[in-house]
Amino acid sequence: MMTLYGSPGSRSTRVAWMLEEIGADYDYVKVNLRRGNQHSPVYLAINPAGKVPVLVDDDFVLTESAAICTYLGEKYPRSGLVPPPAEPRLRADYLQWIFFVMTELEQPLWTLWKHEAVLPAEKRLPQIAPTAHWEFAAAARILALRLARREYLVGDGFTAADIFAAETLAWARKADVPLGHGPLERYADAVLARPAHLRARERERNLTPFKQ
Ligand SMILES: N[C@@H](CCC(=O)N[C@@H](CS)C(=O)NCC(=O)O)C(=O)O
Repeated sequence: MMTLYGSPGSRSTRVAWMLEEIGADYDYVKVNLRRGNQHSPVYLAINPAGKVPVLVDDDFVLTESAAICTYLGEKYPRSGLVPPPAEPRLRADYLQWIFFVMTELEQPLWTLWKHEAVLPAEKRLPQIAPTAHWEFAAAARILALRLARREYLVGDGFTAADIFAAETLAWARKADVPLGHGPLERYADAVLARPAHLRARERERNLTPFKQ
């Protein structure tokens, strides 16, 4: 059985959502970030970066949420959640959008959050906020253009790229950062209402505690 190490409402939710879409059997271990579980020697032996998510599949350990979800899509090809190498253009489109979300859309939100609450107080720069809002708005505009006449980001169906985009938009809403475009609001509402996402959120209410 696979084990996901994560924390509710963090980037591990994407992986839980992916696992729920696939219908895979998995254990979900709660790494309590507030209590510093991620810095314990036991956890650092799993992920020296001290971050979540981590997926352990037998003796294979994988970090980075986009790599994990792409791996899962390829391990379960019948899920159709990651376009196969046999369809290089569709696959390239998938990679384009997942990289876009991670590097353009998520980054300014993460910058905002880091400088508001995550970094040590002496490293925070409150004056960075307007630039981060401006960068997010620029990326959101591109996403809205893509979604103006499409239900999903890639091809004709739902893929892991939609998990990343919708989770990031949910993150923006949580941080009171306006999405700023009707198509994005509608897309986020529709994709976040998928049963697998709701199951992942439900699952996060009752996780296996991490043993240090
Ligand atoms: N690029 C990584 C980012 C992982 C990451 O920064 N995770 C955060 C939670 S969302 C974390 O573990 N933070 C704990 C810490 O830095 O102490 C991914 O997408 O998996």
